[in-house]
Amino acid sequence: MTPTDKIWHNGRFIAWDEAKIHVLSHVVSYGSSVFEGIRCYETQQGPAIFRLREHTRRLLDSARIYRIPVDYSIEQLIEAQVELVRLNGLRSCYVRPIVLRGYGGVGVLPSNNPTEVFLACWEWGKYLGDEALAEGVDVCISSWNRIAPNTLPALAKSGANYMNSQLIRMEAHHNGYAEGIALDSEGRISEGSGENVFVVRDGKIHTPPLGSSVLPGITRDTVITLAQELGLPIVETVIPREMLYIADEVFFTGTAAEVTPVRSIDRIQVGSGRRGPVTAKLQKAFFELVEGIAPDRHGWLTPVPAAVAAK
Ligand code: PPE
Repeated sequence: MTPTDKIWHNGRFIAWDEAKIHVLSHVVSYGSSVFEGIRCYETQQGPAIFRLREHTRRLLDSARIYRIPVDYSIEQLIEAQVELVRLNGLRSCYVRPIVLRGYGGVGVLPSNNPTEVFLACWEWGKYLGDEALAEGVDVCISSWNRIAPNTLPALAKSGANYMNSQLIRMEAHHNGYAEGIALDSEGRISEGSGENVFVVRDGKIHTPPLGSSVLPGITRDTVITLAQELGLPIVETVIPREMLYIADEVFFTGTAAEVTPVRSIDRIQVGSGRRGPVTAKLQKAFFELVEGIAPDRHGWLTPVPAAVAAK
């Protein structure tokens, strides 16, 4: 990762190297953080942040679920993120807002632990490898389940949830797979360690509902909307594991992963073993949208004013 000039901290911009916390901050022992991941794309009209409002809203939702007080409004955080990208002079980047419980009292019950808000950004390339978008990735079903309902809330994007994601991702990696798909506590398909999952069979697209312990992905919502606009049948429904083995197409969605085809699951080839026609259609529509080639019908692109010094 290449450092950028500035990181926003509690209302002001500080140098990259100054963005530090005390080791006894509540978050370090107890995982008490919520965060986001947002992409800024280089479009023909200049850099634009994709679905900034929805991501910022989910950040505040996550904080609310965990009773973490945040002193900044959605408008203030949106403005600060635009300014962050502008100041750092990046054409395209990944924005990472983090809200955490800081240094103060000790013990699980947060007491005198001030909320710290950081906004950082950096250049981030393709998540599952350069060839992944065209060729697809090889994945496995994880031996780890996704977090069960009423344990760690799946609708919150909390740092703690990513301990579960780490187990899924590391196991997949050590066994030679690009990613793992976790089942929920009922044994139904949930999601990847950092992506939502879509399954296509006989032209119909399926994705697990929010009750299957999934993160309410912004890219998931984008793809559902695009499918509806393209007239492709799409349903949110509980999906059994074996549906993956007989699918015509499977793909992942996520801010980092974008729309990535899956070409095999547990070494069983998916469909023809390469990107299928439905995935290709949605991928094309997705990239045309985020890159500002298609009209921004939903107001999903927030333009970043001209950079101070383009890098
Ligand atoms: N599920 C999980 C568990 C998840 O982490 C992500 C995003 C998604 C679904 C897709 O959500 P959305 O980005 O809103 O479409 N994972 C982030 C990467 C995590 C990482 O740091 O690595 C992301 O894609 O930014």
